[in-house]
Amino acid sequence: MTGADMLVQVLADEGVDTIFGYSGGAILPIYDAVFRYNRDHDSAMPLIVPANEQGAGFMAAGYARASGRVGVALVTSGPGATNTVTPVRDSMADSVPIVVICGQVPTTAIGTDAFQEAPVPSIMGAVAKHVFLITDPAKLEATVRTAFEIARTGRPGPVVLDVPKDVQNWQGVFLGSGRLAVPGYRQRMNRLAAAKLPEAACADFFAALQVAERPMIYAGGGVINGSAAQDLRDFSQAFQIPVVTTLMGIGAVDTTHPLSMRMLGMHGTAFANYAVDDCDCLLALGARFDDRVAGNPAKFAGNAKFIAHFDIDASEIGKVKRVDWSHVGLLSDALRALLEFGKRRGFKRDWSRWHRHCEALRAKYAMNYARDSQFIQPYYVIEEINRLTRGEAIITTGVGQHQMWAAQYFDFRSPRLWLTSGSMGTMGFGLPAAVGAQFAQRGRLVIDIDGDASIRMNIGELETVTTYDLPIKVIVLNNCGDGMVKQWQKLFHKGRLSASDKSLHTKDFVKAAMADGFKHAVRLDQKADVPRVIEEFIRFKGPAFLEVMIDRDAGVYPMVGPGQGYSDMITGEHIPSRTQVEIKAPDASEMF
Ligand SMILES: Cc1ncc(C[n+]2csc(CCOP(=O)(O)OP(=O)(O)O)c2C)c(N)n1
Ligand SMILES: [Mg+2]
Repeated sequence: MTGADMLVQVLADEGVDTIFGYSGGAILPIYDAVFRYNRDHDSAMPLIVPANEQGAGFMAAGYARASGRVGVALVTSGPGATNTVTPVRDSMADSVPIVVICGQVPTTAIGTDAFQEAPVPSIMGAVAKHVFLITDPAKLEATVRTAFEIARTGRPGPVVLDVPKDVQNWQGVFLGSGRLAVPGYRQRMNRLAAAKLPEAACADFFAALQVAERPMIYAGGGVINGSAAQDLRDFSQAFQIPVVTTLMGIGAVDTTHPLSMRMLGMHGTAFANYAVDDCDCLLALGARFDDRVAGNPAKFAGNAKFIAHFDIDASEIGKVKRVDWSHVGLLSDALRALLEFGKRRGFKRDWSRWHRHCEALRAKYAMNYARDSQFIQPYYVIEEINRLTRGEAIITTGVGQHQMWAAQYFDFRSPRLWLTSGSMGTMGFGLPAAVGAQFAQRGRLVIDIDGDASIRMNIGELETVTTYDLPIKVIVLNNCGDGMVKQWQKLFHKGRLSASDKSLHTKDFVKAAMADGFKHAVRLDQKADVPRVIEEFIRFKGPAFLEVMIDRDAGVYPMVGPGQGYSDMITGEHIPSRTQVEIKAPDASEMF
């Protein structure tokens, strides 16, 4: 077999059922091998072509986020490869398993500034979980298998394969099995899989819980990535411990469940943030005290006398905040061990006072906005969509205010429905991620909640939606500019809207969608039409596009400014606040 055929056979053996990619000279042998594989295998591995390789990377990531399986992108050397740097870094930062396969110039040409050569190992080495430059064709097969293993095991992440063209054209014998040795990595993985929670650690954990009056679970993306959402639900319900989630942890628990206090952090709900301020025992699960949650680590959960931290990655323990108890291992094993221990010991604690407190916080500091405004408020639009989709749709987003409104106002009954660029905050994520998600979950309703600026970044992918006739619903909350940037400029730069206003731009999004083949492309600009237009949009059978002209001045509240504690949270005009807060410009050192 040729190297290219071997690579494609390993993809098939790994269960790959969709590839996202764009062709070019240095990847031609693999594209040809995919073509022949599909010709001979009933199109088992369709190749989905984006407008730009960044789109392919985010499609692979959207596929992975929606399914938990490894997403695959296949691109050419040089510009093809460098166009995927952003999704690779994005996937690293959010722990998403993808494999990006790049063509490379022939081994003899590497380092000569050959046509379409880029130093992929050094560029990607800085942003990926791992990079392989395959120079020995005899190791190609084992390397591809190992790439999948590294992407999906431990803390998941992106792995890049740089495959020179002569390695693709090489001929050899396909072995059908075998991986690279990677002894250090595999030892670590084996240790993680074997890491049982000792009885003594369980005893210490429950001793701390026993004396707690106000325990709170703080659940992050690791709960979802580690497929531990059900175990978290069982654990929280067995002991009746309320849960807040990070942006990445949304859906780990059913957001409509009485124990869910929804999202915490910079734009978390006021009731979540106050509850975290009030808790005396914090259980951090697959969360990493990121600056959007613990902007001021010393003040974060400042009343907690006991903090426990569970993570798959030992380097996260104590990185930001000192904790009293920690466990590095598989979260679902640990939660099941604790549940079993607690039940065996008959652990019972009456936290009804704390539950009533949380209930009262939820009622008093509920999300709210100017419901009687004459303008279309973005929150209203999301509430209306949510009424129809009931927490069952896959929601993808761009980055900005619309992303935070979606996080705050949508319900999510299950994990892997909320797909957003959390750590990197990459504008342009929403549309390609929706495409990838729709390929992973063919029967699900997929909605991209996008911003007028974010969607511009990968607007070429509108055409990809119609080319593959994906019934994706694309909605642009148009506030004529970079709303989130404006919000910070209003708060911290005396309202000087440097380069963030697009109200004089003449782009017609509806015409753009129509030009790309959308049969349903509508602009909504009258408040009275919101329920009807949204229902028509959501119920439309094929690809649908909706631009909503929202209140340009709508803000994201609550907001905890960078570097600040939750007691400094600004709640805006429509949510009460527990404290009189003065808006302070953060120090230059905190200004990000
Ligand atoms: C690729 C990229 N460039 C710049 C930014 C900085 N940024 C964050 S939000 C934002 C504005 C986003 O505007 P839009 O998509 O319209 O969303 P809105 O805040 O208006 O809802 C910008 C420029 C970013 N997050 N990503
Ligand atoms: Mg905008």
